[in-house]
Amino acid sequence: MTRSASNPSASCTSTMIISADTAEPPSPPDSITTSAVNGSAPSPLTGDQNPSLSSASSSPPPELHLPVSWPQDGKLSLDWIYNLMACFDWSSKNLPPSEFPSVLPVHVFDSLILVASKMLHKEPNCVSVDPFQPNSDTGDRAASAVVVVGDVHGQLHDLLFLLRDAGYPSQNRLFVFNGDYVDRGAWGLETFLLLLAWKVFMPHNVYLLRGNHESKYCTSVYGFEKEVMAKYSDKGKHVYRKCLGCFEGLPLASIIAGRVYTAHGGLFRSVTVTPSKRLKGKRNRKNYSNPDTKTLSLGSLEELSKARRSVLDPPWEGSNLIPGDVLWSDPSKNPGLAPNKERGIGLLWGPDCTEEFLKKYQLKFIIRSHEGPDAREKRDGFDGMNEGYTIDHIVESGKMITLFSAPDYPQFQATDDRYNNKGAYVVLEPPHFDNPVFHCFEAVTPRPKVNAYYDYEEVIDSDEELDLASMVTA
Ligand SMILES: [Mn+2]
Repeated sequence: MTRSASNPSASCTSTMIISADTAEPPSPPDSITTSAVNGSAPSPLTGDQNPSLSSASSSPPPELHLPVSWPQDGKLSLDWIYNLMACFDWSSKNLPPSEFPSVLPVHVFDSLILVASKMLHKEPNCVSVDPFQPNSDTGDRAASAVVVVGDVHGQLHDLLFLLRDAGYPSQNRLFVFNGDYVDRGAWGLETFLLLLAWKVFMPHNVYLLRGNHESKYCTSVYGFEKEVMAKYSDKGKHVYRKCLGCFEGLPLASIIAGRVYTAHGGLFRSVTVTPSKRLKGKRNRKNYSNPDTKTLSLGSLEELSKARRSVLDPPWEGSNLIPGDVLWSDPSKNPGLAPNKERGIGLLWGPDCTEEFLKKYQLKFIIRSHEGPDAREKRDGFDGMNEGYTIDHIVESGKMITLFSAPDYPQFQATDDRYNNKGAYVVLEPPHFDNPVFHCFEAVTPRPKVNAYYDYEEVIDSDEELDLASMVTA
């Protein structure tokens, strides 16, 4: 398989890149037509792809099974997933959003989200990703590679490219997605459902962690709620509610091969209440949710495992502070822990905290996401997100990395002056999983022309200055 000119992975410059031959993806299976999933290939209707135009002339290519139906035995197959990917790709280019139920009828959505939600709710807060598990079919004990993916934000075509470029999930290739599947981009629903389908098909090979956007607050501000309403109209409320229920079940973090901690935001505070604090009584409870710097200390994996994650939004207090931190925190160049004032939620943690955490748990890396080019533009002392990743802390025990997988982000912007950032994903190779290989990629062009589902001229670019007052606290 030759790389297309639009695939710049090989030009990604990084001292941690290994030779190009290991980056070569396997050819897609014959059963999938490359043009149907290749976002850069011409779609059946080239030229004017404005889905607001009549779709009467756009009949799907004969190899697509439309509408998607749920398998009679309830078991998803690889062919089923390939068809789902091809159908979503085709409909995103050829149908107006309101015709989405003709692609994925609501009862098929119901079946998928039910199975996936049950599966996800059962997973612990911090999942253990074990690439040494013997292959259940062959008994083969060869370890698998693990691909880590950062923010996707509804950029379906870039995700489809990433999956083809990295190679689809398989017994030899595990995936950990670091959250923020929805919002801002116009295909959050397709993106999330596609990842759920992979999860259901390969539960021990695909892990979906929660991002801060998998919440009621963010999805009501940054587009996902409106997107779902536009796609499912009178069934929209039902579909949105089911999605929120599924978000609640997403695990918060992972530890890969005992070497790499991943979470959307990052590290988190200890919520152990010291006796002196308890004595202060109710009058000081405010300090709990808005603590001064002196009372903050780094949380343990044991505390993370005990946190109650099935809360959609703040109030982040008591043990709920941990999910808030894991999903919203950012690294700092200054030592220690501090409240994250820019975001209004979560923490800032310094290189000393990275070292403490890595050393305590004998880890080599923290891989977190959460900061795109817009957020990085405002952060003094940090590299920009032009390449899709940055190495933010280099400490004695290892490194802390930010990984962002949405190229040419955000999809909708008020000015023509775009960031033109690449997206990146990381491959961790056996046997040691401690030499991450970065693969950078550019956005698939052209993106189908669609309208945004949020007021991108009014809503601030990055998730700063969180409007806590407007959050649903029930
Ligand atoms: Mn985020």
